[in-house]
Amino acid sequence: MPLVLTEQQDSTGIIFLNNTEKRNALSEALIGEIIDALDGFRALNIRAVILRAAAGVKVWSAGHDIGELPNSGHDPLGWNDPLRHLVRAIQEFPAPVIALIEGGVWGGGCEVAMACDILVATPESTFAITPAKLGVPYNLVGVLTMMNMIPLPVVKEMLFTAKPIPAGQALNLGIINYLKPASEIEAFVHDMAASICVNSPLSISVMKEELRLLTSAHALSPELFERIQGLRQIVYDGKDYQEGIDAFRQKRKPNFSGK
Ligand code: YXS
Repeated sequence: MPLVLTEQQDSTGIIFLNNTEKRNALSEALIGEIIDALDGFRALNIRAVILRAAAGVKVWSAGHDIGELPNSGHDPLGWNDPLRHLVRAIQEFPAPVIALIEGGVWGGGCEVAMACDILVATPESTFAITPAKLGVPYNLVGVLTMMNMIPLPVVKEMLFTAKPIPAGQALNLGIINYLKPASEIEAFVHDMAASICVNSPLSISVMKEELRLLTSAHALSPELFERIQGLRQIVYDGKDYQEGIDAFRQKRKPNFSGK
């Protein structure tokens, strides 16, 4: 069964996350199919992409496939982690990617949604950033993506509580562009994509890349980088990280020791 389905409507490409049974957990295989779909759309000179799940889902994506997180002692979100490849593929895609969101968005799924250029969600959608729930040390680029999208006190609330925030709050904070009822969201997003497709694809792709370069332009001294990497290593070398993963696999609540 394909983990991703694609459709093309004129110059708009649609990517459907299609692993509802596993709540569209971002496994290496599912991510590979999304990236292949984007590569295919690039070859077709697609001018707008819609990234969505099946209509009516309760979970848009449950985030990184926890079963694929490395055991303690290894960086769970290093440069070559599939989730990192996916975020970069969306951000570097030469046309706008619109996230059509229904249901819960969890963990790395939030970063994937926030890597999209425009976000439209149903009122029932929620957004939860969950590294603390699993004892995961989020990576720098991911934290910067959130800092660019979300006011700092809210980033801290989401990271420290790991609890979902409702789409209405996300709209008020500017994290999402529009709230649309499930009965209207598909037509609305397709109309938006069509309005993008009639504009200059070259102008849009250059402006998208300018914005990516400017929002990622943060001077970081080598000393500061190494300090942060050292802090992250304390976490992924620690017992809490392994406990978080084991607890999910054993379907029990984690018992974090803070070690
Ligand atoms: O037991 P089976 O085999 O049927 O599989 C179950 C779940 O194990 C599976 N599943 C996942 N598998 C791998 N990775 C996941 N993230 C994941 N989420 C779910 O899907 C099957 C159905 O799950 P179930 O029964 O729990 O569904 P539900 O409808 O009752 O609940 C939906 C959720 C999303 C509320 C629940 O599945 C859940 O809480 N999932 C984990 C959400 C989460 O913590 N995501 C963060 C992943 S780690 C990550 O993204 C970053 C590394 S970080 O942590 O830093 O943000």
